[in-house]
Amino acid sequence: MATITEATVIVTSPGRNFVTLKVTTSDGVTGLGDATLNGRELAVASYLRDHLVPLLIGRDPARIEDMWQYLYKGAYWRRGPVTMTAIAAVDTALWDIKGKVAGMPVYDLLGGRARDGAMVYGHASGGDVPELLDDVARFRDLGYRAIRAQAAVPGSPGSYGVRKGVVYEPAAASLPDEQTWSTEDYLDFAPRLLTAVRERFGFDFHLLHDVHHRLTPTEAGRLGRRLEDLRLFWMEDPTPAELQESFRQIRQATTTPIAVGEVFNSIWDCQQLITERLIDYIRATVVHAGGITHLRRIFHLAELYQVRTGSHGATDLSPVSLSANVHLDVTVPNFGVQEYMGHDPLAHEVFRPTYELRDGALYPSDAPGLGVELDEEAAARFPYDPKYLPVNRRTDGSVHDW
Ligand code: EZ4
Ligand code: CO
Repeated sequence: MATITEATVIVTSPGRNFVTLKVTTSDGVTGLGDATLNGRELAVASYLRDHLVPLLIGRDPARIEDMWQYLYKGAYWRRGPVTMTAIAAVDTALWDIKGKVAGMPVYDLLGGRARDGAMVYGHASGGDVPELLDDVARFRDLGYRAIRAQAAVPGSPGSYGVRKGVVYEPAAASLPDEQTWSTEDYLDFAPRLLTAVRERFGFDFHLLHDVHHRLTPTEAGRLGRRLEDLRLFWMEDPTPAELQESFRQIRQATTTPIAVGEVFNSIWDCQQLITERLIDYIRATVVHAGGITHLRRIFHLAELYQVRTGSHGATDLSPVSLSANVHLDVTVPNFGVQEYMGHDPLAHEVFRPTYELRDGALYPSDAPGLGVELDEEAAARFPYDPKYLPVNRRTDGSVHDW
């Protein structure tokens, strides 16, 4: 039996911060797992270094499910983003190792591909509507079949989702950027923005929009109803999701499809949403929802209730994490879409993924394991760079959901 002989935590910032776990076995096989939690990176790095790595040494890397149960139940303190991201990193690294040992890509370990590639959606954005329309045109020319549209709400500087550099990057500055929010302005603007997209480009592609947790269920229901004729693929995160039953009200108000889950870290965050069919798409990911082992369980539960998948795939999910998600995406019957924001080219000086973007879909390679390598010398050239996600304030100065 091979055993785990070493596990190291690599913190690097090629354009943005990433935390990666590298597990090595007595046979010299290595596996990678993403452990990045945007704005709280070092908490996960410490959880791994100080609390999980000592538990891994000497254990059998082949027993993935047992390891998951051991780390989850063994912590006593269950769930939560820090714990579940750390468990995810171990789980992902063990799947990578199992694939390399078997000489198989991870999708084959998971039962094989149900489709060749995973359709992705790209992020069009603009400082105003004309700029956004130009960006949608660009994504269409690039072959994307699904496009998310966001633009700056007039009068609200720093609006969510507006790209300034090569990729959209909300984490910034040594202290959180404070942005302003007006629900009234947003509810006035969002239908105009999305109507302009359909008027210019028609209906031959999937159109998505992210509300980013900012409305009450009543407001979200009203927005969804106003958008129905635009036939959105989904309205994302219409309201904060701690209160799962709040989605029942949105559901009753509108037939606009609902997607949620990028901040979820376990099946218990979405159990009611799925089993009561209060959503259409579950957006949990490998990195924040306990790894391939746990996300697969969520996806299988969703399948029973005709809820499809639409995993988070922002810049803060590393190429390791994105690859793991795409391997799972291509195997599940209820796949919907995969978010793909891409990465700053600097990230690819450290991470060498083998997935390929073609015709608006990501195709995993047939390399054994996850097919991603990490160049540790390059990683060492990019030291940790503390950053925070923004904070949102209403026009009266009080804190709102960001
Ligand atoms: O704000 O990943 O759909 N994507 C998103 C992202 C999230 C960031 C937070 O780290 O909502 O832009
Ligand atoms: Co989102």
